[in-house]
Formats: sequence, C-alpha cells, structure tokens
Amino acid sequence: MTDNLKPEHKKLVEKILNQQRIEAEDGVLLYEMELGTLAWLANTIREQKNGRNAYYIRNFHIEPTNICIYNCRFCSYSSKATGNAWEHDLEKIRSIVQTSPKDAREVHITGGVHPSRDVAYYSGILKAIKEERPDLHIKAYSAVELHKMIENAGMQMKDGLQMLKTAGLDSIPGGGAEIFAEDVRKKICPDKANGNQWMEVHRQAHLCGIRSGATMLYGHIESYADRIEHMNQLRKLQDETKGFLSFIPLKFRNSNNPMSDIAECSAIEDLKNYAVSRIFLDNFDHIKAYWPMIGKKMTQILLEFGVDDIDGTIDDTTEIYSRAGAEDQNPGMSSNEMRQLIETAGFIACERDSVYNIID
Ligand code: V47
Ligand code: SF4
Repeated sequence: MTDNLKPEHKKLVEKILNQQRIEAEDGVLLYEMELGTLAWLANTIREQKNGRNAYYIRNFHIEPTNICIYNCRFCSYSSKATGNAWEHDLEKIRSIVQTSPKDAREVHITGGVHPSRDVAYYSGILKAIKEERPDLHIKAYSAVELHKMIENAGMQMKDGLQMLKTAGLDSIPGGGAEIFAEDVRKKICPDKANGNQWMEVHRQAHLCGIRSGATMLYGHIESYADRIEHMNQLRKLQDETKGFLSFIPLKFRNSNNPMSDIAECSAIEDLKNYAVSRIFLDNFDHIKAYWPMIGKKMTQILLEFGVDDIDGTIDDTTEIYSRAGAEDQNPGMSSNEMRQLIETAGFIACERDSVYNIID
C-alpha cells in the first residue's frame, strides 16, 4: 500500500499507523497525499475508535431569530441576506417544542445575534423548554451568540455560562468557528467574535462541565495551512479539557450570499478534508458529517473517509443552509430512513444520545 508513496508521505503513513501524533507542520502534507491512501488511513483510525458504528440522533432545531448584528460574508440566512426578518417570542418557542416529535432526544438552538436580546432572555428560552420537555437535551447557542449575550450583560464568561447551565443548557453547538486564521476571518466575518474569543467560550464551557462541538468552515479562501492551524488549536484545547464531543467540517456553499463569486470546492476536496480531519484530530472521538448540508449520498461515502456520525433527523426545522445552496432543501429523515442510509452504506446504525451513549 505504501510502496509507491513519496518518501515524506511514507514517513507520515508510518507515524500514523504507529499511532504517533502528526505535527502541524506535517498536516499540510496530508492534503497532498493521494486520496486512496488518505481513505485507508482515515478508515483505519475510524475503525480503531468506533468500529463500523455510524451514529445518529433524533433531534430538531429551533432558530429563535435571523436578525443579526454581524455581517458574515458567507451568510445567506440573516435578515440582511434574505430581506425577511423573523424573531420568535417565548410563546412561539413553547409551541415549537409542544409540536416537536415526542421521540426527539435533543433540540439544537442557534440563530442570529440579536441586538437587544440578552442572556436573561436566552435563559428564559431554556427554562421554558425544560418546563415543556424536562427530558430534552438542550444543545444551544454558538460561541458567537454566547460571547455577545454574556458581554452585553457585563458578566464574566464563566458566570454567564453558569447562569445558562442552571437555566437548562446541556451542551453547546460548534458553530461560529469558521476559520480562526485572522487574515481570512477579517475577510469573511470581520465583526464577530474572533478565534481566541471562540476558543475562550468553549474553554470556559468545558471547565463548567458543558461539553461542545467544534466546526470548521472550509472551501472558500482559506489555505490548507489555515485548516491545519484551525484544527491544531482545537486539538490543543481538547488535550487540555477533553470537552469536545465531535468535529464537524462545514463545506462553504455559495448561493445567495456576498461570496457567491467563489466556486464551491469539489467532492474530492470534501473527501480529502474529512479524511485529513479524522487523521489529524487524534484526540476527537467523533467526526460528524452534517447530512442536510453535504447531502445524503455524500454522507454515505464519507462514512468510508473517517466520518462516524451523521447528526440527526432534523425534522425540517433548519433554514441555515437551505438558501446557501444545501443539497437538501427540506431536511428531515425518519429514524428508519437514517438507519437505512447507514445500513445500505455497509455500516452499523447506532441511535445515540447527545453525549454518544448508544440507545438500544
Ligand atoms: O457557524 C453559514 C455555517 C454554521 C454557510 O454543533 C455555512 O452539532 C456553509 O454550526 N455555507 C452554523 N456553511 C451551523 C453549525 C452546526 C451545524 C450542524 C451541527 C452542528 C453541531 C453545528 O453554519 C455557521 C457557519 O459556519 N454556515 N453559512 C454557508 N454559506
Ligand atoms: Fe449572523 Fe451567523 Fe449570519 Fe454571521 S453567519 S451574519 S453571525 S447569522
């Protein structure tokens, strides 16, 4: 398998197979490796960590508002991008929860960063949801939303997070990470929390016992070195706290946003990127492909490239990607459909809870 490789790639393959850590300097070399070798390595690691299991969860989304003070250039979702603003009040949120699938285990809440809603308002949402459905795991508010709502309240990050935890926050999603590299971030999302601030929110959350996800927006103007540096920062924090549950690469989609002139990357690039993530992030247990964004067929292929989690049933409750050009415009799959998607790809379907306990 390694006979035809360049010497520098051969050395790297040996390191990976011996379960030695890849340095950041070596990471970029991975992107230059041929796809078959990457797939083989990523799948070897996937099988060491998760066997042939492929996880999914019954969940739904709540997007409290698309009004946002920020100006991310890849955003197709905010009211500035759509010309159509919405903001749900507490009654509306209660009614979404009341009519949500009874077998859902998790609600994923994220949205725009509203100019006037504060941490007390967002705590109220959590309390209302727990009153309706005490059993529901609440994965809520990206680090960008948290950074602003807690800053607005003049609170220390750890105190704000503690207040939200007391109100019902169980974990936080991985959104808002984009790419940490400052020069790129200034071009694509100039005004929101920067990379250090994003990391600090997650660090403090982990210290408060709130686990989280981590994303990376790829396939726009970033370099391979930027991607590796992004993952390297995540890997360091994971060494420190062990608080990340999964890594979720998010492919840049170019419809209906100010970055529409940038072509979307190829499917081969997607495969490479997921495989490199699986190899580089040696201290992450799970790599997630968010199926509504990357598409069902691609999700099946990605299971052979290091992915072991395909997120949730969603129940047609998210709009973040539909206008950006997502593969699935009305996302929703029943548990049976999710199992079928996994099983026809040759993997073992495992329903999970939010912290990866397997449900019988
Ligand atoms: O931070 C916005 C991304 C994220 C575009 O934690 C775009 O389990 C591609 O973070 N093209 C929000 N991506 C969604 C998110 C997420 C999704 C699924 C699961 C989890 C999890 C988290 O969506 C934003 C941004 O990176 N995004 N616009 C776009 N045009
Ligand atoms: Fe606001 Fe999020 Fe859109 Fe950025 S991506 S403008 S933070 S809604």
